[in-house]
Amino acid sequence: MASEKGVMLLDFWVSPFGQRARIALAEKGVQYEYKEENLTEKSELLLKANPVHKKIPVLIHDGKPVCESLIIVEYIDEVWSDKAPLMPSDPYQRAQARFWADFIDKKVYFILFSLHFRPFIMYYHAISCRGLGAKLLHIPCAKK
Ligand SMILES: N[C@@H](CCC(=O)N[C@@H](CS)C(=O)NCC(=O)O)C(=O)O
Repeated sequence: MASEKGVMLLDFWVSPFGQRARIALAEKGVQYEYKEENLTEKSELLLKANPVHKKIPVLIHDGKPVCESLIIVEYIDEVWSDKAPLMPSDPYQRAQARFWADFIDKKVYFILFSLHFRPFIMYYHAISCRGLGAKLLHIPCAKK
């Protein structure tokens, strides 16, 4: 059994990327400390743990940060490999799983953001002109 010592997740409750990490940890039954981030005022810990993208989720395991939700899910699967495998054992099926995860990242999430989360994004824009909302407002809205 892999060590669960010092497992922390930097996250934001509504994030679909954070949900990936939370689901993987739940499937494996890993106990962890959840730390909610304020994305308009990111913590020093987040900026230090993910200096390249400065985004959640970040899994910190024994002091070592792992960034990017799909990489986090694969890391969790490899470290806690003794139960609930998250990926198929067949290499071709693993390639298919990675293809669809990548498709969801590139095609699905941002369409959902633009269609359904626009009021939420505008709220963010209202409270932080240089933060998440400002960036996401550039995503074009579907014409009705
Ligand atoms: N590709 C990243 C995307 C993560 C992401 O976009 N996180 C958003 C919240 S849902 C974030 O931290 N945004 C803060 C920012 O853009 O400043 C992943 O899969 O982890």
